[in-house]
Amino acid sequence: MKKINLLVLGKSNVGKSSLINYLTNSHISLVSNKVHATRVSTFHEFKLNDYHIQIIDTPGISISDNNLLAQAMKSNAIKHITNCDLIILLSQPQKTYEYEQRLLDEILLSNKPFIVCINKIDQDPDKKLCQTINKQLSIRTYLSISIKENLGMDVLMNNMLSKIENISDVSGFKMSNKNNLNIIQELIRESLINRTNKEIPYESAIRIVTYNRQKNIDQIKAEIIVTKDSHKKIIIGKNGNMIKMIGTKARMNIESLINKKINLSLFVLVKENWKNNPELLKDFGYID
Ligand SMILES: Nc1nc2c(ncn2[C@@H]2O[C@H](COP(=O)(O)OP(=O)(O)OP(=O)(O)O)[C@@H](O)[C@H]2O)c(=O)[nH]1
Ligand SMILES: [Mg+2]
Repeated sequence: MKKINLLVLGKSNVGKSSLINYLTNSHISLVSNKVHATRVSTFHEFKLNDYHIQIIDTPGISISDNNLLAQAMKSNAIKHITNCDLIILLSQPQKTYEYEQRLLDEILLSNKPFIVCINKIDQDPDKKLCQTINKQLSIRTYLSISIKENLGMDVLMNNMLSKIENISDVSGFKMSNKNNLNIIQELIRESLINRTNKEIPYESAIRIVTYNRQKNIDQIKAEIIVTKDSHKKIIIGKNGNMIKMIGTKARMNIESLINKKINLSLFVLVKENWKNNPELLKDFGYID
């Protein structure tokens, strides 16, 4: 069976992880209404006709942030262009597409087949914002979809299939052996950022400290790292209620991913300026 690497690129919050969950028909990628949800690239698999597709979810790239974390997230996404066989450049109805053009330039340089896809068309019923795409982007065609409303998804699938059928030389790139740990780390982050507000989602990181596989129930110990004592207090909550809620939701999502019971122990640590600390970024898996 032909194995194809499909890369999903795009700005934060356009729906890349939602697309991965749609295509794999599961909840394995972190989805949130907050920007910069996904932090590390994760690999997922699904079948499309006779093809085995390995799909790569990437962190949405920040335009304004300039710390080491933002740079790491950008290179984490861009580096996969050379490893993949097909690229979906995902966007949404918006006034300008300068950022997408910059990504498109990188894609065109690689000579890889690609599909430009505008998601969330349910938010642009009069197509006012989509009208400018052809003028602003150096492309002839693009697809319009809404993952949420299930619009245009068949056309996207057919388009993917016809591009895949024309791929003669597949990259053969294999997923990292840390992939499952990265997915687990992201699922804990999802539970955290969907229950916290303001700066906590952007100021926090997750580190899996230990993962002990046992016969009936795996033991996972993870740290939530924040920059301030006040954030630590919010995350722990009154009588530890908040951290219990975060842990319970994360545990349920991890158990359904690995199909096995787990014990999840969460600890909160304060580390100022972790976003600019290369050792810590490496420890969290954000840089190689
Ligand atoms: N209205 C609308 N919202 C959508 C659609 N698809 C996804 N969303 C929402 O958009 C938000 C962002 O989705 P994600 O899948 O987390 O976006 P992402 O591109 O992975 O974001 P990052 O991980 O930050 O790069 C979530 O609240 C989704 O529910 C859609 O078709 N229409
Ligand atoms: Mg994401």
